[in-house]
Amino acid sequence: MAEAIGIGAGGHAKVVVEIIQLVGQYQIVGLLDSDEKKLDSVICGVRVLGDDSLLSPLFAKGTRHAFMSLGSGSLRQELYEHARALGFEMISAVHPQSVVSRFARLGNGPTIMAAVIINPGTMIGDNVIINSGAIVDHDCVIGDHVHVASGACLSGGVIVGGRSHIGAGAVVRQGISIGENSIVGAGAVVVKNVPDNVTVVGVPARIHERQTV
Ligand code: JB2
Repeated sequence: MAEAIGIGAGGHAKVVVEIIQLVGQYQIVGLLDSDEKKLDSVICGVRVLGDDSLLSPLFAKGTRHAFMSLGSGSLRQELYEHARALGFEMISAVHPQSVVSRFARLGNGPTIMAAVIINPGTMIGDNVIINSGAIVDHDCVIGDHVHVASGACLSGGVIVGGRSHIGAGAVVRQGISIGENSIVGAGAVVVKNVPDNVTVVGVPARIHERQTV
């Protein structure tokens, strides 16, 4: 079985590791974490080997697959790009109890958690997390590095720009566009388009602040 190394050993890692174990296609050789207190700790049966400086030696020794087991924002993008630049193939983690239409397209290295539904015509970018119980209906376009948090619901034809975050339990009405690098707060109901680089919250969702970029 091909070997894979995970990047990040926090809360998100537990969920991703279990998915990869359930699918059984890769042997996880370890996890990497920058917190030296985590060295040699074990997450779902997988040991923390050290920090990201081990990526190059692991690759040199023949581990050619990696996965993002770190959830949070811009660091997730940075480390994903770093691993790819080193030559790693980023593997997908698609929970066996998710429903992904055969007419949907998944990008590189997606994490699709339990009880997710992704309907036909939807396109998911690279390094995307669709978290537990989220629904992404037909014909949505989800940009690279987006996180759709647990229980969020994107109706048909919703567009989400790269690096945006859809908070837990948020609802987005059909046909809405959400810009890049924006945040939809947990539980928000989005009924109007959302520009780039803003945070929207509430019911109906309104701009709460603008991100400095
Ligand atoms: O540069 C780094 C680095 N910086 C922080 N490289 C590596 N390999 N690891 C790094 N970390 C580690 O990421 C921290 O030391 C910590 O162990 C881990 C982040 O763990 P945390 O539990 O804070 O977050 P997470 O990214 O695992 O999960 C977040 O995202 C998920 C999607 C949380 O918000 C979860 O609640 C959420 N479900």
